[in-house]
Amino acid sequence: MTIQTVNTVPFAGQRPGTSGLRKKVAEFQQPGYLENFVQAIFDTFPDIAGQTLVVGGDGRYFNREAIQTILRMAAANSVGRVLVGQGGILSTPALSCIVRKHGAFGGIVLSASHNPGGPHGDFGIKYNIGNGGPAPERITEAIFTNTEHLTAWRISDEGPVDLDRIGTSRIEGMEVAVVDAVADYAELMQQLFDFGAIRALFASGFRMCFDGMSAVSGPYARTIIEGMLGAPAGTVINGTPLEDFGGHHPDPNPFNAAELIALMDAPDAPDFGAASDGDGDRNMIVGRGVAVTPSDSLAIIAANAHVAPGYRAGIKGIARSMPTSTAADRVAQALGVPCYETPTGWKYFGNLMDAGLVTLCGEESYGTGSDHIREKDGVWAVLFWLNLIAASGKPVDTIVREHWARFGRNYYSRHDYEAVDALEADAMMVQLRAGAGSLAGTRLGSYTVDYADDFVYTDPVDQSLAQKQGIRIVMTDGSRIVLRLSGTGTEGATIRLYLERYEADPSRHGIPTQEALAELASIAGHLAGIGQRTGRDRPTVIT
Ligand code: VG1
Ligand code: CO
Repeated sequence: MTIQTVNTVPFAGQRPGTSGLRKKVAEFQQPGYLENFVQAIFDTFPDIAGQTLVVGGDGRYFNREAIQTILRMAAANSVGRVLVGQGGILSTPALSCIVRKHGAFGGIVLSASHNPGGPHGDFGIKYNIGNGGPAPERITEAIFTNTEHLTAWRISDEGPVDLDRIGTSRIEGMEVAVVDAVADYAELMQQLFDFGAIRALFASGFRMCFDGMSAVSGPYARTIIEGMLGAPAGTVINGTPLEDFGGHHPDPNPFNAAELIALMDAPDAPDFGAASDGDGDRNMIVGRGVAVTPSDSLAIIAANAHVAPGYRAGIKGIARSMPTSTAADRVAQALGVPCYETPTGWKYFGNLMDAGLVTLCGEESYGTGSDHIREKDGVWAVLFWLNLIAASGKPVDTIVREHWARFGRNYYSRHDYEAVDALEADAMMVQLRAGAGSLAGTRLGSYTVDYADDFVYTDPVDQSLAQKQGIRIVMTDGSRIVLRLSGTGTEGATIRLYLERYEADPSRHGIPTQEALAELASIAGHLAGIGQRTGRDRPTVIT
C-alpha cells in the first residue's frame, strides 16, 4: 500500500459550466487533467475523510478508466467508502437517489449528458452534494479556484477494482461497494407511481416505444417498464449503453430522436413514445403524431400531479428555468401555489426543494423532475405520463389538447446556433445587454415590448446572486424572446434563442409552431444581428 503525491501544474479552463466540467475526451486524456480536477474537488472538502461518496457515469468512452482513477484518488484522500454502480454505470437520477437513500456525503457523476461520446466525443465530470443534487455555484467556484492553485494530487497504487461484480473490496483503508445500478431507483419509482394501474394498461394491449438512445437509461427502462410493469419485450429500443452511443447524439428531442418520431408518425404507431438522454436525466414524451414540448409537459404534470400516489396530497409549488415557457405559471396560479423562475441549470432548484418551497421543477431542454431526488429525471417523467394515461384513459394528444383548451397554449421553440465564433457571440450578448434597458415601450412588428433585461436571480433561501443569466424581452401580450449562450458546449459558442407566444383561443391552437413563432424569430434575428454575426441563415437545431 503506497500513496503517491504527484506534483502538477494547473490546467487552464477547468471551470464547471451549467452542469459540471465538459471537454473533449482528448483533453481529459491529457496526463493529470482528470486528476487535477478530482483533487480540486477533494481539496474543497477538508471534512471528506471517512465519508461515503457515490460514483458512477453514463457509460461513455473513458468512463471506466476515470472511475478507477477516482477510486484510487478517493482512497488516497482518506474517503471512507465509495458506492459505485455495477459496470461503472449510474444514471444521473439514480446517483441522486443513492446519495440520498444512503446518506452519502456527495457524489461524482461522469457524464457529458446529451453531448456525443466516443474517443472523439465529449467527457464530463460533475460533483453532487449531500442532498443528491448538483453542487451550487459557491462550491463549483471553490473547486475552480482550487484547480487554479493546485500543486499536487494524491493517488493510491492499489486497484483496479472489478466494477462488474457486485460486492465489496478495499483500496487502502477505503471500502468500495459495487452496487446494483437500478435497484434503489426502481424501488423509489414504485413508491411514487401506481404500478398496478400501469401494469393493467400494458396488459390491455397498450403499446409503447422507449428509445434508450444507446445511453444509460436502457437498463432502467428495461427493468422497470418491461420487467416490473410487464410491457412486452422490445418496448425498449436502443436499450444497451454503448461507449459511443452508437454514433448518435443522445439528446431526446425531435431532431436527434428522429427514429422514434418517424415511428410515432407511422400509421401503425404505438400508443406512446418516449426517449431519454446520455445520462438519463432528460426525457421526451411523444404521442401518435405529436411530440409534447417539455414546457407543456411540466405544466401538464403539475396540473395532474394528484393522479400519481406520490403526489396525491398536491404540490407545494413549481419552479422553472427562465427560458422555459410560462405554461407552468398558469397552472400554478390555478392551483394557488407559487411558481419560481430560476436561471438555467438544475443546481438552482436544489435550495427550493430542500426548503420545501416546490415539488416540481422543469426546464425547456427536456428536463422535468420533482423533489423525490435533486436531479431531473427522465424515467420518472415517462412513468408519470404512463400513470396519467392509465388513470385518465386518454391518449397523449387528447391530454395535451384538453390542457391547452383549459389554460391556453404557449407556442414554444428553441433555435440553437451551434459552434459559432465565441468572440462574436460574446459581442452579441454585450450589445443586447447594453440595449435591453431602452427597449421598454418600443414597438417591434405587431408586438410592443413590456420590459427587457438581463436576468438576475436572487435565491430566496440563501440570497445568493446569479447575474447575466440571459436577455429576456417580454412583450405586452406575454410573448417572450430569450437569448443566452450555452454553458455545456465544447466547441466555440452556442447561441440559444428561445421563443414563446401565448394563445388563449382554442380555435387558434392548431397553427404549426414555427409559423406561430415566425415573427418573433425574425424580430430576435434583427435585434441580435444573428445572421451577420454568425454568417448563418438558419439555426443548427430547432426544437
Ligand atoms: C443545457 C440546457 C439546460 C440544462 C443543461 C444540462 O445547458 O439548456 O437547461 O440544465 O444543458 O442538462 P446550456 O447551458 O447548454 O443551455 V444535461 O441533461 O446536459 O445535464
Ligand atoms: Co443529461
